[in-house]
Amino acid sequence: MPIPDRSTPEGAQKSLLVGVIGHVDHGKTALVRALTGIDTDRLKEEKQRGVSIVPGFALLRPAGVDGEIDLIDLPGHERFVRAMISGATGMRAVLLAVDAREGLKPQTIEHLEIARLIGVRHGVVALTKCDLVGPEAIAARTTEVAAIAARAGIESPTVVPTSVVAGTGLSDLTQALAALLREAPAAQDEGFPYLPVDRVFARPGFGTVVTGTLRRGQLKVGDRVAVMPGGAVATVRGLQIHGRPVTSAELGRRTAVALRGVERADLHRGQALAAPDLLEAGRWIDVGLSAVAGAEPLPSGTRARLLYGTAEVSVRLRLLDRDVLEPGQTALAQVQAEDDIAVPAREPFILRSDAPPATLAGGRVLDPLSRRRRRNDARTLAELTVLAEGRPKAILTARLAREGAAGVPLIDLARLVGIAPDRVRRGLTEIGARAVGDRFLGGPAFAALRAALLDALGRHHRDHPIEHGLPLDQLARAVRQDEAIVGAALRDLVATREAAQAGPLFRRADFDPARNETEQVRALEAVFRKGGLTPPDEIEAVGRDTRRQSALKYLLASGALVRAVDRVQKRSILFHREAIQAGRTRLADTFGTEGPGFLAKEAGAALGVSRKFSIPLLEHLDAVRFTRRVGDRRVIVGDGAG
Ligand SMILES: Nc1nc2c(ncn2[C@@H]2O[C@H](COP(=O)(O)OP(=O)(O)OP(=O)(O)O)[C@@H](O)[C@H]2O)c(=O)[nH]1
Ligand SMILES: [Mg+2]
Repeated sequence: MPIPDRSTPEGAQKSLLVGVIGHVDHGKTALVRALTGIDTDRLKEEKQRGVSIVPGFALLRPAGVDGEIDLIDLPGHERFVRAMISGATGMRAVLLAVDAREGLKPQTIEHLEIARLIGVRHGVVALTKCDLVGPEAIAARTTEVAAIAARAGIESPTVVPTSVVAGTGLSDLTQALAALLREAPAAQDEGFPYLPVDRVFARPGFGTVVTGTLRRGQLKVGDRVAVMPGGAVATVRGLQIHGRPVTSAELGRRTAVALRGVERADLHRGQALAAPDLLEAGRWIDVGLSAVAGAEPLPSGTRARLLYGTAEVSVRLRLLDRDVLEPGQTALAQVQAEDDIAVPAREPFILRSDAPPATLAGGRVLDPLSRRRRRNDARTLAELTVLAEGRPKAILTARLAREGAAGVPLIDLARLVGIAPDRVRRGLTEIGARAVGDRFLGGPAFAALRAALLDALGRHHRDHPIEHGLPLDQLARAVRQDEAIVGAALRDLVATREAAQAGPLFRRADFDPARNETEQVRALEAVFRKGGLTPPDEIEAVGRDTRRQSALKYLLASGALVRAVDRVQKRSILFHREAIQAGRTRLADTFGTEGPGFLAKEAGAALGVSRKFSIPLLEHLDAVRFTRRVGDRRVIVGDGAG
């Protein structure tokens, strides 16, 4: 599916975000320090207790590779799994630390499981503290950890024995990480920035600064961004990557963003920066969900915490195709949030329970702006299956089919597939969707609407053979669609010469009203032609005779007769088109276009008719801009030939 472009732009460095995971005290922070020289335990409390509490960030530039690795040192203590997840949702590979003496422990398994649920497939394993064990233990642990990492979906994991005390294995580990960087597939760029905020602070001279991992797209100085949920709009005033000022930040980078136009108080951890309009807050999301292997069965209705980006919110799970999700299994589901969620499509998330604290499940967001759906409903499940397969064109086609002739606004389609609108527009053209204003209709829906309009016109022509067709509003009512969409379909029918338009009326191109002129029509027209500037009254000429009434309708629609109105007397006169033309010529000949103009009664005298006829005629001539009123006189401003 070619909608998203490759990420790494020409000249930009390759980068990879690697989460450093593993059980508490297994040496993650010591390893990051030995690899990069950076101490990621910066908090006083972390130093005092010797335990990492929040994610820490360090930059690794392996020699011989043109690129950089962002290491996220994650806390391993079971009390800080939530903090670990908030740092982990953006990682694309893992560095798993396992203490060579202790081997596999609960958070070794849980962290690997979280990585699996987030969709991480690449990683390396460091056996740590190898100075404290012998070679047999190292060999046994190596087999054990390679097997568990592979079972969690890490493709051919390299295991490197290390010791930061002895300084062994560190360059091998750097090389293994460099290989990950080299081989990492370029991440897909959806064309709009998305940065979950993990810290907010004020920096003198920079104003308000937020930090986070740029999870999608690109940010440039000067960009407008929305802060969601909340909706404040701000401008990017400056950017830094690991302390280096830059003019643009690429996907996957740890980024500090200085913002203008937003108050410190309006920003908090858990919000995200995104292109304006691309995120919308909602309460229902559709998800593809996998239960943690080895956890308890998960019943529909379970209350849990949803963790995505750097946010956390209370939700209720609604399984759509079963009542209970067994460990390790995958299902289509919804979560209903107690607070607003603003998350892009395909974003990974984790579900956790608070009591007892445990990771329950995780997966990907399908429709981020859904509504309550029916359970065990074949259509719903088919729709979500298409979303879960993740091919944008198939998703767009299915959603357009669901909405039929009502169409879908472009921005809603962009939100559904999580791709910027300009790219989605291209994809829509490729699948044959039709643009109608800001909406798109699926090709089949548009074709069906065209056919329905031709049908409606056909029926009308059959029942009213001497009428000239139907106006837009009546056609819209006939096919029960909004006028903007029907108007577009009608323009299309006119462009392809299947329909024709005369004034406000549309007809089928193969229908010629003139062919259906009846004796009745010709007789009535003759009466008015003969009547000239003093035609008979409508009542007298047409009366209640329905055949004559429809003949009159026809003559008015074709323009042969004109209804001229005397607004003061609230009376109208029907003139034949030729009589009006004769009147114009007479007035032009008598009064010319120069000079002071004429009074109504002078016009009446020139035309030889009474006020009953001259007033409505003059008002009609005003309306068609042949004459213009100047006080109680009129001047000729139009063309006598008109
Ligand atoms: N002997 C020896 N001790 C080590 C080695 N690496 C780490 N340690 C010790 O192990 C303890 C824990 O190390 P950390 O790096 O803080 O462990 P951690 O995995 O970051 O722990 P959390 O972040 O709290 O999960 C510290 O006392 C380190 O000095 C090593 O290679 N050899
Ligand atoms: Mg640590």
